[in-house]
Amino acid sequence: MLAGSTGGNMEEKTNVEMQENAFEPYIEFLRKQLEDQDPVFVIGVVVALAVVVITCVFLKYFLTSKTVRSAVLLVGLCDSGKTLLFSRLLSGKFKRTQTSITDSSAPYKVKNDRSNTWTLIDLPGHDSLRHQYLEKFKSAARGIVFVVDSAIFQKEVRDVAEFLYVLLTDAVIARNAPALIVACNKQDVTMAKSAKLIQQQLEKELNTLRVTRSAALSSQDGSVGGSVYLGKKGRDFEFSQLQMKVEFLECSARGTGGDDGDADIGNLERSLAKL
Ligand SMILES: Nc1nc2c(ncn2[C@@H]2O[C@H](COP(=O)(O)OP(=O)(O)OP(=O)(O)O)[C@@H](O)[C@H]2O)c(=O)[nH]1
Ligand SMILES: [Mg+2]
Repeated sequence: MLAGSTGGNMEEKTNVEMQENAFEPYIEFLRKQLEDQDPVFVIGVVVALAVVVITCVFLKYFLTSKTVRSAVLLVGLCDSGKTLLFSRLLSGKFKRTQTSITDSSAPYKVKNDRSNTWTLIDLPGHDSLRHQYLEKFKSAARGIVFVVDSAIFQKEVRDVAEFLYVLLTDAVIARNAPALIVACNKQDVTMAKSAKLIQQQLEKELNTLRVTRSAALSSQDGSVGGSVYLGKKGRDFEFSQLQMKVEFLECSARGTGGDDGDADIGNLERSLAKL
């Protein structure tokens, strides 16, 4: 037994020695090359390697800081359908809802090949609560679903635009530039306005709001007190001027089949899959 194990050790030793011998010519060659090289060349190589390493570290930092933001916020005025959408996206089920007085969140697995999981957060829309909840979650937002009640949009256009103005001129949101999905909900209602019309009216309304509100923004770089200038100066406001990706889509959390039927939220699910 003992003799056998000693024999094995010797064999291993010889193998290691052979490996060392095998590498020796290469190491010797490298050493010679380095000795023969101009020191300036060697320093150049070292600097180039350092630059590559630093770039990798920076890239990793920036990529990770984006992936840290994993929340998808459901925001909008009272009664626009956020809580029903929240339920439909998570379980597909219809639910009777009441005005939300606090936030609720749950992991949402998107329907794509990568099966990313975002945290879906339903925020209260009541005007006395909406701003404090937006404040709480805005820095975590990877995407914002701004839900609009298309059935009574004409009546609410001013309030919708005012909330959107606060959101779009927020310095944190403008810097992080989460994707903005304006979900024109309640399309099952006959008189519901189309996404195109809602976009045009909001652009018009936001343009007006910008004139009345921007008097408060006096600093030269366009930012003061955590707000940024909306869109491009000297041009009528359009959503395409924003840094963030903006998409208007039509959906119905209720669906046409009534309370027992399915929702019509395919568009929204596809957009969430691209976040
Ligand atoms: N017809 C129709 N009704 C809807 C639709 N989505 C939501 N509703 C109804 O609208 C009402 C309000 O829906 P909620 O989901 O509670 O609205 P919310 O945006 O969460 O409201 P707050 O919590 O007050 O901010 C409920 O009666 C829903 O059933 C829709 O697509 N079509
Ligand atoms: Mg709600």
